[in-house]
Amino acid sequence: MKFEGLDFYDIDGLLSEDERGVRDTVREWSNERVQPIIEKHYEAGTFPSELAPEMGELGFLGANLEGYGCPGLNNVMYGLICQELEAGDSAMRSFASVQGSLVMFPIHAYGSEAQKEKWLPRLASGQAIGCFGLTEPDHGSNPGGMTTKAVDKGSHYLLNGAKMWITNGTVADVAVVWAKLDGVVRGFIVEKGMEGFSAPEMTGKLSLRASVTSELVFQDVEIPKENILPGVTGLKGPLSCLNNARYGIAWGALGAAQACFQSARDYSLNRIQFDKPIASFQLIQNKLAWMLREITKGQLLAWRLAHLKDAGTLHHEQVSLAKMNNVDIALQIARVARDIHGANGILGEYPIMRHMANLESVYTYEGTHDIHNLVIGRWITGIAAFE
Ligand code: TGC
Ligand code: FAD
Repeated sequence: MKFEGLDFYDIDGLLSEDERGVRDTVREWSNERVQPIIEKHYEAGTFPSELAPEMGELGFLGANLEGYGCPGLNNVMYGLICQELEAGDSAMRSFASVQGSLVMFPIHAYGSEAQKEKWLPRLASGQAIGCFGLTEPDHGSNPGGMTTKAVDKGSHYLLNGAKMWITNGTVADVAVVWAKLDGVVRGFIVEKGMEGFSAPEMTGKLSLRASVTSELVFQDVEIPKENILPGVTGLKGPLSCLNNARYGIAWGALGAAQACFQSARDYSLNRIQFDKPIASFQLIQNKLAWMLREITKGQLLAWRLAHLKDAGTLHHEQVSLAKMNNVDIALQIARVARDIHGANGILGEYPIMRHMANLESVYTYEGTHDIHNLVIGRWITGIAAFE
């Protein structure tokens, strides 16, 4: 399916010419390079790794970061990149989110000059791949409880523990890993090939099948002293990275939602039942109108969020609201689109089931739907209801 997008409220009119240009570039690239192959990769459970350098060359990686070979785009552009990538498949947006917001951002914001020079140009170009290790088998929503631990041995740190559900882990050249040093969360740059470090791929996923997901295992890994991120201590380090990635997801989910809407609209106009296109039935039109309404509201949320982020006034609860809302409506839209496609909706020939299954992961990662509810609940009441 060639993705066209939906623009009921003339969101285009809110975009600058440059922003529209970035959106059009990603859309064209995704329609040409991702759409024709993604279903095959989804079925095989493989990531189209040949596309990583292309994404780098076109400026999709670390798009909103400046210097060190990064594109230095504004946050509307970064959001639009996420939207267009996820219209292809959540795996493509996931790849860009992890690389840009979860690996390049912490090195850019908290790394030493040497760390930035060593890693950012390679990551921006897609020549190197990164992953972000926060979640552990027993600590998902509550990363503060992590047990992965670093001990200062004088000449180096000794890292022990395990991470789970790590996007890109097996294929990564570098991992930004969060571990406790003297009880305080710190970020460490762990490099592929370090003795005692392995990243086995997790198999059996029925969602995000075109994305690589892995465990990270650390057994007495000697981390050079210069590989600690010097610029941040405590849980706010990883959580600040998540803000950036959650922001991208708020836009990305709209891409998946629009792709499902487009497929449902086209299908309903062509599918004849009772001698008429099913699009002529009021119940089908009600469903299409509801999809359009929710997408339009989500687009306005995302656009406003971008401007708050560019102005530097954004607070993380606003990101939680947009991530939670836009993923929620995208998942519901995918389910309604599947209904409109009838039995055909379960086939890989249409993008619906793939988006729907992917969005189940997106609903859970980067803070589950309910964790974001609780974040907003805490903002409203001043009372944390996590425990
Ligand atoms: P809490 O006491 O709230 O906060 C600890 C410190 O962090 C600060 N903070 C934040 N800073 C920046 N951004 C945020 N979003 C922040 N949220 C909190 C906070 O001000 C405090 O700072 P300070 O200076 O006082 O120390 O911490 P808590 O332990 O009570 O946890 C709160 C909670 C539950 C909201 C947090 O742990 C959370 O967000 N949990 C969800 C975990 C999560 O989202 N994991 C995602 C893993 S990565 C991933 O899923 C990648 S998928 C990628 C892909 O493929 O696309
Ligand atoms: P749990 O925390 O066990 O939650 C289970 C259920 O309990 C959820 O419904 C949750 O909302 C609910 N719950 C938990 N706590 C509370 C509470 N206090 N109050 C009410 N309800 C609560 N992590 C990384 O670090 N890096 C990655 O690259 C990464 N990529 C991922 C890729 C995929 C495909 C997936 C599926 C996950 C990925 N994750 C990654 C992990 C992801 O961030 C976690 O799955 C997520 O944070 C939730 O943790 P959990 O799965 O352990 O669920």
